Amino acid sequence: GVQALKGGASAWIEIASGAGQPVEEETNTYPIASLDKLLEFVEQDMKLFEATPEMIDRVKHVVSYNIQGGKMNRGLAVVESVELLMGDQCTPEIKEKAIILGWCVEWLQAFFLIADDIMDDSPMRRGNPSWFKNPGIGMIAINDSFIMEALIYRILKRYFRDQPYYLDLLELFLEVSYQTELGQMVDLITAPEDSVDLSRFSLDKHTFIVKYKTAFYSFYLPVALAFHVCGFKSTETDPKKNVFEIAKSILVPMGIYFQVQDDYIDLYGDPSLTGKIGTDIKDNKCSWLIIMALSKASEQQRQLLDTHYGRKSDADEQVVKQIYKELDVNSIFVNYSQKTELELSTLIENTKSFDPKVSAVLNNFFSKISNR
Ligand code: GPP
Ligand code: MG
Ligand code: MG
Ligand code: MG
Repeated sequence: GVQALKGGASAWIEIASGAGQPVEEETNTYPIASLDKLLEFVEQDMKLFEATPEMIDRVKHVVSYNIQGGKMNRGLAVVESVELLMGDQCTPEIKEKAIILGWCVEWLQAFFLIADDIMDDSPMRRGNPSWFKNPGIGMIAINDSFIMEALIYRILKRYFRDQPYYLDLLELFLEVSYQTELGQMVDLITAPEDSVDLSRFSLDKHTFIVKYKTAFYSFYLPVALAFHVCGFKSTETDPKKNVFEIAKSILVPMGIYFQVQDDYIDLYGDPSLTGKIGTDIKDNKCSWLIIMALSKASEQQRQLLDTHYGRKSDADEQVVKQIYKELDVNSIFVNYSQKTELELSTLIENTKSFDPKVSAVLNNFFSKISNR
């Protein structure tokens, strides 16, 4: 369960394995404020809607099962960014706001992951069965994901309704959700179950998919939330002076790079570390790996890929893996990764002259995903 360690300003909460073992090596720490408090709020709020103990218990279980066990990069990025931007000026009230918004990002992530695992038919998440794979859950998980989403807006209303930036928060959560859903739509329609057509795939298509399905909510959202908490205005019309636009112009490429890493990990990651089992080849996904393989494949290899990609059997998957090996897709990734890390570092370095604190925020986020 969730354990709160009470203390001074630097009190941290340790998230023990509520739903299962945290899969990363480092201990997951997250500031106290915190999940227990938000769950308590959810309980009181549900009572306004005639909720029975059965309903409350179920919702609490859905939240704890699906929100824990990850690295919490996104949520922590909100809190750390506010700390980096405000320094000594950061009051306990402001820090608390950042912590709640950090949880809201993790909440949004849980909403997406519940739904994504159904759509991708993924058996495992964060070292546990995907939520919908649990006995008695199945397609009820669809509604559970909707409830997770709804609760974000209940929390925002409760804790931010009196803030001048409340409308900005609502519009931001709604807009990044829309962007993510557009990306997910293209991810799915490019990967039909019953018709494999590798000529549908291209690097441009891949870039669109990953930009929309991952970059905005995972990278831009946490930093934009931190900016709002710090009172930054998004109304500057010159994009070269608008801190939101400047940050976005780096966070979106960072998010694209992160999702290329995710595509790589899908096949080459160690499930005991990532907590999930890859499905991209069997799911006929427009993954970065297949794009690279297609760009180098001989006619004969291309024919084999056409025959074996996107098929449900382990044997088909094995043929595809063998071709990736022949084409040394692994080295292509290593080269791409080195080059992209350098480019991102340069982009971040260049923001120093605009504002060294913003540069520090971007660097902090980048350090979480660099060479993962
Ligand atoms: C990650 O893709 C994308 C998401 C989690 C966004 C889902 C969007 C919805 C609107 C539900 P992925 O399938 O490669 O992630 P993973 O590898 O973790 O399953
Ligand atoms: Mg998935
Ligand atoms: Mg997916
Ligand atoms: Mg993936």
